[in-house]
Amino acid sequence: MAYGEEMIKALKDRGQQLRRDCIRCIGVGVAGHVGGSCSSADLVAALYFHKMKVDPENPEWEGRDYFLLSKGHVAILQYAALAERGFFPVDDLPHCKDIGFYLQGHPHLGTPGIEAGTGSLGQGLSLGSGMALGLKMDGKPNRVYVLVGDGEMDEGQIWEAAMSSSAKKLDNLCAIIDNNGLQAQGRIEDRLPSEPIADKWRAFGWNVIEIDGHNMEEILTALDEAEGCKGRPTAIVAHTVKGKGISFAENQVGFHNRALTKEEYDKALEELA
Ligand SMILES: Cc1ncc(C[n+]2csc(CCOP(=O)(O)OP(=O)(O)O)c2C)c(N)n1
Repeated sequence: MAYGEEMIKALKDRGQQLRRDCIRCIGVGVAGHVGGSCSSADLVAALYFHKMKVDPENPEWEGRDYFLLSKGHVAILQYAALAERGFFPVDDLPHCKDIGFYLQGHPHLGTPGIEAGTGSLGQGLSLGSGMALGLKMDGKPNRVYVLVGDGEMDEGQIWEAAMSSSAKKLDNLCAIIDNNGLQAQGRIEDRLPSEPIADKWRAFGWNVIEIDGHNMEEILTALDEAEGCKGRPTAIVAHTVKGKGISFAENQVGFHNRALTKEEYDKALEELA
């Protein structure tokens, strides 16, 4: 399917807007997950502003699609998307992580639009798999999307969920793997090499699509293809850049969860404008 230029541009702009929101969310002098938020921003923009059926007025609407942030440490990105989509005020974002506030460092149930508590890496795909199975058993058409980190794939539970999801033929389940090549402490290749990622998911019985995770047309095409695939779940392996859009953070392990100085904060917002 071809997508209009205007639509592609609008969604790319959304991605940049989410990145700016993340920077505002983190602020100055407080640790925050800039790198993994920026690598996933275009994927999340495509889901929340194009692909997924959601109703901000009624977050628990029965007809909704489900999104699970298995790499829950980038909660600020999901909060940015939910706020921009109208689930809660954008002005609340900078209060993220205030003691007792409803936007905490990892997503938790009770925040509008959050389907599960995530952030203990490895669990989100199992949760999504169970939801997809339940929806199927009830004969419902809702879809489930799970964003998984490439470092997160070190967790054995990811592969248990991968195996059972294909055994159960969960074609309403789509895992999106943010393949930015870095985890918290270094390059995936140096810590625990995971390549060939696509072949591994294929071997577990999944339909696999590899894309440039910053190319909006490729993202939309992959999401449509995933929806059309019958009899097995789809894994979209999205090649991305950690810290995408911020020159001094791109591909820098240090920006996994580093606090920004005032100068860095200003420069990041300037570059993302
Ligand atoms: C079970 C568990 N172990 C360790 C952590 C700490 N931790 C948070 S983020 C992270 C690295 C994740 O890397 P990746 O999935 O590639 O995320 P990204 O680079 O996209 O931010 C780790 C080890 C955690 N949250 N949960």
